[in-house]
Amino acid sequence: MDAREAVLDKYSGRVFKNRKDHIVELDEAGVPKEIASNSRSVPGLMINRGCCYAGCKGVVLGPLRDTVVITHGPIGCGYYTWGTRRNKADAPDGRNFIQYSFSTDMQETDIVFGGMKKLHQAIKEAVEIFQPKAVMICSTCPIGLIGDDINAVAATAEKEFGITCIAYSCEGYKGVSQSAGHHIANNGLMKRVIGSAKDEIPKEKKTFRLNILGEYNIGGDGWEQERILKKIGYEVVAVLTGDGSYEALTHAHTANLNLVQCHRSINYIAEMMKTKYNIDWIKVNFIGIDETIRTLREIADYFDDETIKKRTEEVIAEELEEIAEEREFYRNKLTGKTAGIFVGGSRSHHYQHLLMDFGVKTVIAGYEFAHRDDYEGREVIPDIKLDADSKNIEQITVEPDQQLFHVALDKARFDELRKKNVELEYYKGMFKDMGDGTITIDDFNHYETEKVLEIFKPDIFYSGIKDKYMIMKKGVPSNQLHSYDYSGPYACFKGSITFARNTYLSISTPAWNMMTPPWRTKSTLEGTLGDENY
Ligand code: CFM
Ligand code: HCA
Repeated sequence: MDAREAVLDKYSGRVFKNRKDHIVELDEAGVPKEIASNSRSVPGLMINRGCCYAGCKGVVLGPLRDTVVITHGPIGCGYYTWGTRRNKADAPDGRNFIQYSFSTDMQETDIVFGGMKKLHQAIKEAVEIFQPKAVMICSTCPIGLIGDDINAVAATAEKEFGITCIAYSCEGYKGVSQSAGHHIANNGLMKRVIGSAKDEIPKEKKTFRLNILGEYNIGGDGWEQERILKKIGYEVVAVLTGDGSYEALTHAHTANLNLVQCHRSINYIAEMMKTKYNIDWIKVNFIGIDETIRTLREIADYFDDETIKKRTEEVIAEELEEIAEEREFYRNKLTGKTAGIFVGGSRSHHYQHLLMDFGVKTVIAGYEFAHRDDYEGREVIPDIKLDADSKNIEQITVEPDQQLFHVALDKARFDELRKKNVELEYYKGMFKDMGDGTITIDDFNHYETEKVLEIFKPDIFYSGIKDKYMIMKKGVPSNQLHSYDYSGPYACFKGSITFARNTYLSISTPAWNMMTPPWRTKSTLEGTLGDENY
């Protein structure tokens, strides 16, 4: 029985039929296989996925610091998305609302009689107290069920208070995971926010203006990327959306290039900005030392400017120099270890590179809610059949904006960059970087996690809060790759050392030598019973 068959072995016929297509064992390193994904989970299985609301409010909109994002629903949903993701923000102008949790706190009577008045009142209070740049409303499950018209409330509030007010129908049940929420949030930002300042596209040739898309500043990752990019000489126009601002997003159309860090959560905006403003996007990865170097060189290559290219090499050399000693230390300690990674929709790929920098091989990987293109590469997009759940999510189309259209990159240059494997308007997916015999599981569950731990016995397993302690109770070190536990940043050069240190500490803690309780190996009861000594 191979590893895949062993994971599926105990399932009933019906569950087996569903799960078998979500588990893939690669026969040949780097050769993708088709995997079932972005479909409904099997009821009863202990999965790690979140909901549509979590993807819209928690992931994409929540990190905007100058915007009040109101959760329209019972308090639990707002509470769940309050700070646990560790997306950091710091506003020089004091307009940083991310430490607050704004909610209409719907009660039973509101569910019976409707919550629109309460929502209007909440917007009024938020505007009066905080004077945000914009207000966004995110619906939770009961709101969709009782039919509150959040768009009407937003439109009224917008007129009454003279502030942008955008409603998102991202009820938790819409779609099969967070992924639906990303899409809904992307649509709303594209329709109402991005480019709305309508400022002219800078004419000078020598501007190196970037947006970073799909970077949420978890543990300060985005700040580390900005530090490096600015040191080289780039201007970061907007970050979507880590430590991001509504204000910056309105100018995002003036950037020359979009860097896409998390493909899954933001590829819709990257594509729409290409159509509407002709801004190219490239898939980047600031997680991992070699990957950061590759990314920086590719951005420089895109702009093809000698000063930027020279500065890129100088910054790479400086940063490498600073981490050289620790890099060597942790590489010696970690080489030969193996890892498993199960996270949402991007990091399971990105972190394989960072682990490789320190000689750690990833033998098991998986995503909670990625789509086939995140596994197999964007070339499979035309083959993906949309099911009823996906069709339920609004697909918007945008038209080229003649006034704000950027000058196109020369076609020959585009082809040249693609030939050099620069992922321009492309993402290759995770499989192409995975070894033979590795297992990939889509929408993994706790049972399958236990099985792969038994089969592969990895030295460390990276996942989230829902399974961290279950994994540790099986005797396997487990670090969180969503929140980074209490640590970070993990991005770029210095971040890689912080990650390596945490990995080393987790693997080498003496606690793992005490996994076998003493009573298993020797008697702990001593005393006399009658005349006998025991
Ligand atoms: Fe993108 Fe993310 Fe992720 Fe994601 Fe997430 Fe996250 Fe994640 Mo948690 S946007 S897909 S919906 S990289 S919150 S910052 S860690 S599951 S792998
Ligand atoms: C979410 C957010 C989450 C959850 C993390 C976890 C995050 O999906 O709603 O399960 O540990 O990164 O905070 O992905």
